[in-house]
Amino acid sequence: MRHLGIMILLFALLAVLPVSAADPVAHQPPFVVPLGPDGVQRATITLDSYSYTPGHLIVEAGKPVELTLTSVTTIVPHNFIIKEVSVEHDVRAGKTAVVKFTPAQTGIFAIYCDKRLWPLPSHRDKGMEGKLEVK
Ligand SMILES: [Cu+2]
Repeated sequence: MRHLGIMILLFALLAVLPVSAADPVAHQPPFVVPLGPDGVQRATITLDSYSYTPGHLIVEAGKPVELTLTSVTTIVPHNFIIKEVSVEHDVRAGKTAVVKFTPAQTGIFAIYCDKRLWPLPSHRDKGMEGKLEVK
């Protein structure tokens, strides 16, 4: 009987742990953000629960980037954070926001949503993350 109790406890623990085994970003093809005739790199990103599409952006360093963030949710608010380029923007349900930045450094930086409904895992933990690749 003691073993049964431990088994139940283990299953309960597994059920509440955030699922981190699958990396949703790894399965997304990289998206090369097109450079406009005005020298601005523009793309539109769809925010849903819990994803960014496209989730892997490739941009050139030293040129301005303008991202239009479109939420397709009806209730859940999200945000869009890239710490390395000082971007942190809320996108309310069903709304659109525009973020602008010029990446100075090359590298691969995380894009994520840190919203959470306590005590649930954060949206990032639920897979709402992507990456910005600056070349
Ligand atoms: Cu979110």
